[in-house]
Amino acid sequence: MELRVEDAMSLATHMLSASRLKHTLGVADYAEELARRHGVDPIKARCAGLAHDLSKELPAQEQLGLARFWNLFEYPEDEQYPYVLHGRLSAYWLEHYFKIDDRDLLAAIASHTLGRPGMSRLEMLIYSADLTEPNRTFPEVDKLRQSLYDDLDRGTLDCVEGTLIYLKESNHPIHPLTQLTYDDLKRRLTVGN
Ligand code: DGI
Ligand code: FE
Ligand code: FE
Repeated sequence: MELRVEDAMSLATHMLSASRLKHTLGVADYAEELARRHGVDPIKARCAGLAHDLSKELPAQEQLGLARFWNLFEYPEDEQYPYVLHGRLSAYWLEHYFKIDDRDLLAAIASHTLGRPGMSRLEMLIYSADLTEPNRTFPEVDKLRQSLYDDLDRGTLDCVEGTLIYLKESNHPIHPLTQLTYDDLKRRLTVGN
């Protein structure tokens, strides 16, 4: 089944707090705009934006329990930093309990926090819109928006680089997928796909 905008919107309004909903609507609007600019399906981008953080507000212990039950651990780090799991949990839940079968939409939701090597254009767009939606206000955000407007691949690489710099500066551990995503995008930009 396809995820319809009305259903994604209704899930987001019922499952999220006011502040998380505001961010989610920002991601949906911005993802749709970037999709139109770069020739990606704008309605799919809106739906992925609306659904990307659906599991984010479950308590960490519950997220860990579900990830174990659904077999979603891929790296030892997943268990150490449970806040990186909510994309995968949201995608699994939509697939198995809501019978959504759009692989690219599910992948964009699953990979929105860490990325993955070989991301599609929709996945890049959701990863980047999450970081740069209109409610985000960190100092370099306008530079990232300009880069994303000019070129989706380059802009996404800049977003992942910004995340790596932020994590290093704030002494947070780098998840292996974040580094692999960066290396993959850099290689794709240098040698082509
Ligand atoms: O869910 P959001 O708050 O909208 O944003 P998100 O899904 O991008 O990220 C949630 C958290 O994930 C945020 O606190 C930063 C963290 N994160 C992203 N990449 C990495 C990471 N944390 C670690 N430890 N390592 C990473 O590589
Ligand atoms: Fe998120
Ligand atoms: Fe988000």
